[in-house]
Amino acid sequence: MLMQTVQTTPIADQKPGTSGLRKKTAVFRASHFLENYVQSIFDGIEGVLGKTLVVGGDGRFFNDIAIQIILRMAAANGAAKCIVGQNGLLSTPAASHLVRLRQADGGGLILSASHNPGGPDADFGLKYNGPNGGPAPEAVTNKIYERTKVIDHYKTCAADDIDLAIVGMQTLGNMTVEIIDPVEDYAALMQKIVDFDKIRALFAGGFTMCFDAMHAVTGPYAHTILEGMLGAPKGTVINGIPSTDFGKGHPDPNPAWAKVLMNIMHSTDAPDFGAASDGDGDRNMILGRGVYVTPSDSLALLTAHANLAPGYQDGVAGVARSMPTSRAVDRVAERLGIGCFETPTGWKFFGNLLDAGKVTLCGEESAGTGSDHVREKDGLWAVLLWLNILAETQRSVAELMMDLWATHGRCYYARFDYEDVDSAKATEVIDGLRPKLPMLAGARIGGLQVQMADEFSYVDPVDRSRSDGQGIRLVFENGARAVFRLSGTGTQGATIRLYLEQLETDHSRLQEDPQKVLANVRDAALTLSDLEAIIGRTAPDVIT
Ligand code: VG1
Ligand code: CO
Repeated sequence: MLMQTVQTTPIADQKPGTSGLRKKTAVFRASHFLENYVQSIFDGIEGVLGKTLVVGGDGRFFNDIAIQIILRMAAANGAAKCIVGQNGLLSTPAASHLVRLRQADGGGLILSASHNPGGPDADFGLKYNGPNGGPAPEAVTNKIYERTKVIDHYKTCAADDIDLAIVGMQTLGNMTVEIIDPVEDYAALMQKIVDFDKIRALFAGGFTMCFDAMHAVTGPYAHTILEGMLGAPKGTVINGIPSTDFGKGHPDPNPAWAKVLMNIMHSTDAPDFGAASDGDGDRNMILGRGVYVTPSDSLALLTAHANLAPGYQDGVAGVARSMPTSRAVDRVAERLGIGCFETPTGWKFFGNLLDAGKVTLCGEESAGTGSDHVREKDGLWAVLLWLNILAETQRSVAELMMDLWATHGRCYYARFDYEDVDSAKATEVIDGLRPKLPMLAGARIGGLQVQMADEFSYVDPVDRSRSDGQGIRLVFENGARAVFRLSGTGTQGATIRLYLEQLETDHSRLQEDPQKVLANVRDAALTLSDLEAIIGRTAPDVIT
């Protein structure tokens, strides 16, 4: 095998965002871009000499070619072994599990831009996960980023492509490539956590479900687990064959992008339960017949009932949620007498809490829920835990939600996204809010009195690392809250996210229209920030 050292120069802006590096596909395909970034990852983790790596992706356009490039570079950099999902497929949670199961000391490379669309004119991405299976902490991503600024060569080799379709061992120079079934180990893990017998009995009793894999990576997982192992009828899984452009859709499981499933679940012959997952399988959307469950409420519900599943029968040690996620789970945690942590947006901030055993479950408002079984959010896991709870309680999704709200109050919730905003204007919105914050406590905006206003900073309770500038919080005295932050995953312009929340404890007001309930806090947030005037919009692009 012919080793090659290729001279290169730094390529502008290879700074990883909320979860890895995400760019237009054309950028990743441009000369040396992917190679530079991969070599910077290898350099940033002190090399891969003698190490084992896990490699796989969500099947989007360029997935297979990128994997061949990465394998050649891993071999040239002296890696001992790469474990790769068959046909290049691995969901993000399955990759996280494999890193842990196989003790892959080099960690994992996951090719995905998650819920962003795929294709030659759409998006591509690469995430690096460390040997604990979780997204690299900021200390590591900073090292990688610093390398991208000074890189002057990368190592690769001339070798034939690996056949990604054949399960088994192959060699690339001195490196072993092991192609594995992407579903098998993951399915075995799920079997240990949730009660498959109970769920099988539920389906056997006529319970109906629709799982929308959105033409993305969870298709094979859902087919095997739901229709195979759990005996759900054929056709339970829709859009179950991964395609390189996700059927030209956004594989984003929310009411806006998963319209097909929303319509099914709100039709007269809706099944009992509906769910969807995103491009790389780490997100989930949960629906009952005629009911949409917000991700924040789903985290609260799972926390309240986790002990019904074998994996959590001794209870939950603690929970964590990202800052913009509603405080519904805080109220459950308080009742259960367990710890509750508020972290910045992005799964990497849960890693230390999980590793230290301080939390068992965690989640984000953006449809991510997970537990200590892996170090990523896990879409199908959340669906299976819901099924376990539905089977044990024999209650409907609507009944479970009403019970949750009756006991803890309901946190009405919505997120407004203003997309593709001019970056300077987006910064102007945040910069304009910052100096107002110290004066706000006690002030009235519209009809609402501000209790607390700040910019969120986080000090990791485990390693004391500090993360500043994690979003602006306005907490009001009547149980309302508004949060502003800029997205770190977009590939075009800036995205401003405005998160709105309103607690309601009056039992006669638990089934109102969320947008009506949130109107006051929305008006207060928009008035204070002058957001829409500054960016020249009259409404958000997406409300979820
Ligand atoms: C978004 C979500 C965040 C999530 C991140 C990665 O980030 O808000 O909660 O962790 O995507 O999700 P941002 O910075 O655009 O708000 V995924 O499914 O890429 O792994
Ligand atoms: Co994702």
